Amino acid sequence: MLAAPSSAETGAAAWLRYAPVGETGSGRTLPRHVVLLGDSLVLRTAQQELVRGLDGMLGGAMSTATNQIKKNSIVLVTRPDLDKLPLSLHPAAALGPEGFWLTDAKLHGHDCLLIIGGTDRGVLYGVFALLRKIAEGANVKNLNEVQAPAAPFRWVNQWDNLNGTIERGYGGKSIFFEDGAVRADLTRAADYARLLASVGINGCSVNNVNADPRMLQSDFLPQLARFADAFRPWGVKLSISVDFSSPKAVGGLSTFDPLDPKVAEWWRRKVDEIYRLIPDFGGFVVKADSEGRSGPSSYGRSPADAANVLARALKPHGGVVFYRAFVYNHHLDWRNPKNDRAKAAYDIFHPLDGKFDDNVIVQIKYGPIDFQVREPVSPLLGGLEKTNEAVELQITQEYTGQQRHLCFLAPMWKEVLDFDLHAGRDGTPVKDLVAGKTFHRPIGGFVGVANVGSDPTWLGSILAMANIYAFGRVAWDPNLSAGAIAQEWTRLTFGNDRVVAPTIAAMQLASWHIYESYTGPLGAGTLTNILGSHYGPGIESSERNGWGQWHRADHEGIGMDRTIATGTGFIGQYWPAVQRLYETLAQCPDELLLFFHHVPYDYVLHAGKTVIQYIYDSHYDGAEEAQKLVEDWKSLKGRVDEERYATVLAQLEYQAGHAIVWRDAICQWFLRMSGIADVKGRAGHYPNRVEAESMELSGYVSFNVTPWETASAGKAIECPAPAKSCTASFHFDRPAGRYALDVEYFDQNNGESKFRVYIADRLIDEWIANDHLPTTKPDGDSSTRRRIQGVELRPGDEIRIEGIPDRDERAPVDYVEIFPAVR
Ligand code: GCV
Repeated sequence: MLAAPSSAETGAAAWLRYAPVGETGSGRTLPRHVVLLGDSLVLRTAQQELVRGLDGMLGGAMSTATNQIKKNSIVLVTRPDLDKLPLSLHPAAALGPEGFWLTDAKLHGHDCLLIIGGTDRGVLYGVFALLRKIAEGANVKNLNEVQAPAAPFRWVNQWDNLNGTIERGYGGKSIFFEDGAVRADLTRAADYARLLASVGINGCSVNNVNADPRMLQSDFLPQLARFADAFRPWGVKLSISVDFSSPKAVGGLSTFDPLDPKVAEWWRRKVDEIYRLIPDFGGFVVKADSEGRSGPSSYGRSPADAANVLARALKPHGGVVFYRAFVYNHHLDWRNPKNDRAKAAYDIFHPLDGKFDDNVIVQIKYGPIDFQVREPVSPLLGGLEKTNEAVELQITQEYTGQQRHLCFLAPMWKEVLDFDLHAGRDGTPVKDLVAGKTFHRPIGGFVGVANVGSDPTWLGSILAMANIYAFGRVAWDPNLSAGAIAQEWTRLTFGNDRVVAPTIAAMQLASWHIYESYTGPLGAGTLTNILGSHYGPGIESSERNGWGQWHRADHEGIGMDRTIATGTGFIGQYWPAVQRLYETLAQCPDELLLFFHHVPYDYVLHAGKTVIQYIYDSHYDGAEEAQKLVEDWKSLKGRVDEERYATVLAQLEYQAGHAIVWRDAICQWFLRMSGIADVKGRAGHYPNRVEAESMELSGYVSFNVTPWETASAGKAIECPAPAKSCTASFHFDRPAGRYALDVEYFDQNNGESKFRVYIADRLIDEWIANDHLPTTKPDGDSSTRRRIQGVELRPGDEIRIEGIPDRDERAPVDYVEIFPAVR
């Protein structure tokens, strides 16, 4: 029997839907009376949330009380308040300030379920944990569960600009800023804080790390206080990114030298001013001396000098500085084979170990380059023994498909967090290093770059929300498995249907590897257009420039030699046990081979095939697996509400088409570069394809696409101004039957062309190219597939495409592909 799908949903509720579940699975009848012992803003939020959740999921009249227990109840209480009761209850493990304990006890003769928090925030997290169990249909009988977060800092960073745009944001406009000011309506900011709190996130920095100095202007600060008001009920601390040149840029000083007493005094006064308005302000995030941002190097000072001047201003108020280790020279000389951007963070920060104040946390991207689909763990994470650190993960999918491609990142994050850096001894995984356990640091934690926006789905994709969920969950408990997290998220988001939950969880779990296999396998980096969108393929954009994301592919081979013996020496930044893993070809795992070694295309991998054949195979396999995601999703029709079903299906269909664009771009490019054929004969051969430039053109003209590999055979057609409409046609020359027809066209963001497809003068499909892909050109970002299913064709039929251009989008078409059967 099919489970009744819930009514149409937009995705806005994310995993906090509180859809009816019934009490059958929970193993008990839960009290409908919620008692709060003690009082605080966060405790009241916790009580309201519990009522809201139980009401939605279990129904029944809910009642609440404060400080009195008259019947069986769910009791919310902090540990200090519990200790005032005539009870002798002791949790099995320490709660710490943010931990909680779910347990049953008799209070004043009544059977009660207690949610005990170390502080009020612990109570709130306990409430969400109980609600999560109920939503998942878990047994909540005889509870006795203690949980505490792995690390004290679990923050998200937003990269929102004051004008309302979001750097690397793919979910619409900012929910925080518009037109240079804080938005009048912060309802969504408050809703966001609720989502964050539900997975234990306790801080949010609201503005871009490429920070606008105006953030610190005295007339702007009262606006910031409104964010804190929206976050406070949820125990989420407000923090902001600051421009390091602010003392000069907005403070009127002639310098921002961190060792100048006037500068230190300016920061001190500015921080005091902030805390007068926002007493629970969290602190600052700093990006300095990076990608054109000002920094201490202007005065010959170090990142420690810079971080400490801020830290000393924040210290009396309990604030912290997250100083980002993403500092590198983006004008590196690419001709010098010893230059290596990957070395920058360690080279700069390792010598400063021990020089940072104790309220500074060095925030380190998980890999040494920049959020690529596969990177080794940053050696700096194991290279700071006397400094607090946090790992920076990227929730927003900048290099991993920008939420248009499904790419669930928990499996990658788990690999990073579980990786043993052998920092002085065995058993020093990243999760312990950042939690301060390895070197006994007082603070540290996890930072996720989230970049939610005004889109109803927050990230622009319903399925991508699993990444925010997963970030919160791994930051709370890095020992959770990616599979468990995927299951949890799916059940909360789509319900407990016996087919839906495992199907979606399996899709999520497969998706990172799928994305990797059609974009950048073997550790070469995401072979994307690194100079622009970071989205579609753009293989040569990495090379011959100072950005240092080189893969060094040429006619002979591919990969960066980062060995100690012959390369850049990057491997030498790791502890010896890790050096041994990467230094030799014999040991180096295939998945990171090209990150560490330059090899010829015919080098044979541990997997038993040559590098070039692996490149071909993985791209063909990956594109097929992307298509399989579509089929998997289709198997859920009728089990998921229609609205979310249709939205997700359209995204997955798009992804499957774009995976082919990736596949073909990379295979064509490497075929030409290596001169080595695909042993399976696929690369460069498309038997079902009719190139647009070879069709009969009326008005349309052929042109060369750049980069060439992003169009089939490097060419496409466009309808040049002033033409109002153009056509391209050809005759079908295969046996009569039912076919699927793919039209590959380019959907730029500077026009909305119309397309019509006719078979023997009969209109069979029409559409408008009105997506908002990140390009104004026909290229690998805009190349899009329109699939027309079930087309009856007879030999000799004319297939005609009519393109009607709009503004600068000249209805470009790449090819038509016809398949003998519906795929
Ligand atoms: C906010 C990458 C991104 C930039 C980002 C930077 C950073 O380079 O492309 O948009 O800037 O990382 O993390 O600071």
